[in-house]
Amino acid sequence: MPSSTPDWAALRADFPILDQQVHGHPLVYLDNAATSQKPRAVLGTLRHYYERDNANVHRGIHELSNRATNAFEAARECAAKFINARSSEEIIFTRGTTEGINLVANAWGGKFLKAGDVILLTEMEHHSNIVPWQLLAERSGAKLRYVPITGDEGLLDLAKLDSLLTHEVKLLALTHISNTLGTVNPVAELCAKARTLGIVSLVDAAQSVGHLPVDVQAIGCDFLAFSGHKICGPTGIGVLYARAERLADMPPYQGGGEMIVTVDFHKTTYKQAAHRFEAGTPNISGAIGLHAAMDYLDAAGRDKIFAHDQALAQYAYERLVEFRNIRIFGPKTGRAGLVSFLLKDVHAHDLVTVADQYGVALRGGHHCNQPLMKKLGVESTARASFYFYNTKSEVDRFIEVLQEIQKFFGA
Ligand code: 7TS
Repeated sequence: MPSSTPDWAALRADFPILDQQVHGHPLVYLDNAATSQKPRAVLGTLRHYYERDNANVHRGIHELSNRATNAFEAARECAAKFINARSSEEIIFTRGTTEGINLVANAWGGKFLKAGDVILLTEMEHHSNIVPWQLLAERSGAKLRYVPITGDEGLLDLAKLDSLLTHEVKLLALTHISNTLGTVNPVAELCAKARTLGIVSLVDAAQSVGHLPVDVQAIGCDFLAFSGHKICGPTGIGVLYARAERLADMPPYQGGGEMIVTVDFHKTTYKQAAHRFEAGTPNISGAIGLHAAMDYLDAAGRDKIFAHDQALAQYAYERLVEFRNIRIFGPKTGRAGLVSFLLKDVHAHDLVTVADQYGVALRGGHHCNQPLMKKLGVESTARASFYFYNTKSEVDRFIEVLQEIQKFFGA
């Protein structure tokens, strides 16, 4: 990992999309928690793949198919190193975080969870770490339970944890970083606790893996899911890490080509993991593009990226606190690179719509966190989310635009 501070301005220049005007103003893209932008390294890799190497994987014996297969499997190796998995056989390519969690709910949960078992989630989960478990609960008779949050500061109320971790709990599934609150959860500590109680653990790393170093062995989780598009990679590709012991007795998720050894009219034998979980032609270009994205991030250094994003979010927080009639969600210190807020008497959608007229891209809504919104007693929030290509002057511009908006609405 590089030790010197990256040249952030040079990295920003790698993102052609950022250099444009929106509604007559320079684009200030602060919606990185929804999706990140893509550097030339990723765009060029995709172009090269389709111009030179495109073929289907694992089936051709011709040169292009060999090249595509080698590049696809090299991406799997890279993903394993990116999160420090013990082996690339623990890496399953998916469409994204959502599919990864659905895969675990169906293949692992469908086999191992029974009526009366409890799935322990937290109140800050994204819908993609709630709905698959509700679907499973309906089928299996398992129940959901939630670790509460402390209120607007949005920390997990860990004082309640021990009383929630009863012997019925079979799975702990939680987010590493909250996409609304910016809370960084102590996942290693919680997964260690789960493990001592024989509870399987899943970490939703959608908001973390591209922003800070993530080590599945240090975290000690059984499963970890993330999306390529949030970490400078293409859409439609993601990774599910699954500990080898878990994979060994998980049945297939989907059936089709690629995942079989032999098929007879009435009986099929399946490949070993990870291929057993990748039915059909995979997102080959997506995996290859994701490889370029992971290399790009690690050349910059995710520890440096985290420090940069945190500094921007902390600066934004300190500027926001100065507003009158503002409610800010998430921790006062130590937050990840985003901040959610509400201005009194201004609907988040109106705020975001007017900000867009100034070229500032924010997100307003429930952020796929409806249960969390209910807990906070709001319908929606406005959110600014940062990445390493954002600058302090962009935060200043965002604050300036917000001041205009507050004036405009007389709030
Ligand atoms: N988990 C978390 C914590 C997320 O923030 C998101 C997406 C997902 C899961 C789902 O990822 P996907 O790639 O499978 O869709 N979060 C957001 C967001 O905050 N705004 O848009 C998408």
